Amino acid sequence: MSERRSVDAVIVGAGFAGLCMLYRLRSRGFTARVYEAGSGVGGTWFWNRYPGARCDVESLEYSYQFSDELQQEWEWTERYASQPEILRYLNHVADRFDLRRDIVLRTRVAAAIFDEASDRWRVRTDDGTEVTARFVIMATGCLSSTNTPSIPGRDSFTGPMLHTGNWPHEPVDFTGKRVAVVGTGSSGIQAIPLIAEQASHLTVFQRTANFSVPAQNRPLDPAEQRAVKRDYAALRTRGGQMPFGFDTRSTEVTALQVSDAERRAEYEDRWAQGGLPFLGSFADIILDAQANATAAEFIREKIRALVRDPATAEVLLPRGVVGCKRLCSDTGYFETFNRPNVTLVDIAAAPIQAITPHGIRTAAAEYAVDCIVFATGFDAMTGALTRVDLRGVGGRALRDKWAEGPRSYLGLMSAGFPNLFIITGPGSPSVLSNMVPSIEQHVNWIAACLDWMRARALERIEATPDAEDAWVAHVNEVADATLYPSCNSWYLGANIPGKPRVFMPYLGFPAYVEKCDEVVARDYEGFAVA
Ligand code: NA7
Repeated sequence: MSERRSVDAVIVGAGFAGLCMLYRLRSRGFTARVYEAGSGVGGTWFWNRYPGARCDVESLEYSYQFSDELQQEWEWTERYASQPEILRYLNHVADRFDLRRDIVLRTRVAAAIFDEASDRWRVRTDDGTEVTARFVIMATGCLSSTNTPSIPGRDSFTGPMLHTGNWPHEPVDFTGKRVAVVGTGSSGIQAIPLIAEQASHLTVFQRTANFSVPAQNRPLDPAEQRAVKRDYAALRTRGGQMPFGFDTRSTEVTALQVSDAERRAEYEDRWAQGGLPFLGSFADIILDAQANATAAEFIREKIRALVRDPATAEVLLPRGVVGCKRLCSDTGYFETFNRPNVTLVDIAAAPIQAITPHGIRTAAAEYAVDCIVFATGFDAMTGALTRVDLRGVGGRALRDKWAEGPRSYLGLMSAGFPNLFIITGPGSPSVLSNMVPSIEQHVNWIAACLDWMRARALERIEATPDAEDAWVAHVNEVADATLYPSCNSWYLGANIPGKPRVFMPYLGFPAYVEKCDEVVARDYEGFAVA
């Protein structure tokens, strides 16, 4: 690790985005340093170590494509990779491409201040180190700032309190313990079946019942993997043409144009195949309330069939729009409520009032537990950006600029913050897409931009306020034509009390990529350079 006090780029975060960005910049002859708060690389996959943590996009697609050797060499063992396997993969990438020498672990970037006289960023870490950089690239991830609800009495609890998004590194043994899980989003739904197998008793506190489809995870057949590898580009291209950037087998057929029997057959087929491609069943599922209701009712029927106790099934039935909150993909989630050692508590009906020294008290009862697991999600998309003191032109803080909601051009830059790039920032497909290809698309775009600037001896690039305003309006317009704004999802910031309600991701990976390419073809239209 060089002690250089000045680099071309500081990259914040060593997850999928930071590792790939470092590789790209280095291969183009830029100097870069990565700061990573964790004690290892991996980002999301470093922190989310809870039992059952697994990706909901298939391994063969949730992986890098920047190196054909890498994608040929690496053997995935399951259809959906588990957290330990993805973390092994990312560690392998760090070693294979000799990335570690430019990564500083256990170091959080506290602040980055843009110096207008020199067009350089002054970056300060939490250990007081200062480094200057021409560019700062935020590779901080969309789901990295955890949300633990501030329930009265929380600090009085005498047992361990864990968060799925910041799980201990030592194995956690729930054997013989009475465990509470608060939250039934993707993380809770993955963890609950495994915790139930260990705990003496598991009490699940559910505020909103969620839609979930079976993952139908299985070991990957080596022949299937070989077939993909023979023509990997075909799979990547197919994924890139789909709305979410992975192969959801999306069709042009709409749900209401087919007969009831045909529709049902399609849902049955997707259910049997498993996973998020359920949403690809029909073109209008997330656009038309009536179409969506057919999918919602299908899932409710399945839940009624899976859960033996009708009263419990009733509480587990999700209302509202399928896919509006991220669809979950599970392994034995609903069946877990058939176990004698699992209790479901409906905290929509009787809210949690307090955490007591020995349990959780709702408006209806008190539940004695030894351990509380919060599966309560993240301050998504903006939390990891606004917790760094980022100050652009005129000393303006990003967190002040974004007080009413994030504003960016293409999700890549925010006006008034020259030379500051965000990988998969709000306003880009990010969490509404397969993250890894979205990350690589941003990494490639940023690296090409830096090259372009170098070739023209340009020092500074920033989004123009007009381009930003137009983009923010467009992101909203696209979202408003869908059912996404109709529920209280983290896509809208609605899971964080007080967070402004703004739809953050951009829907439509192919259209987005086309727009980014067009901007470049028009000499970085919408950006001002100097
Ligand atoms: P999510 O999807 O945000 O789920 C959080 C869950 O926690 C959800 O059921 C929430 O209920 C619940 N929650 C949040 N705050 C509270 C409070 N104060 N009281 C009770 N329950 C609460 O986070 P995940 O970690 O599961 O998943 C995040 C993403 O990671 C996921 O979509 C994948 O992309 C990977 P609510 O629905 O808000 O009523």
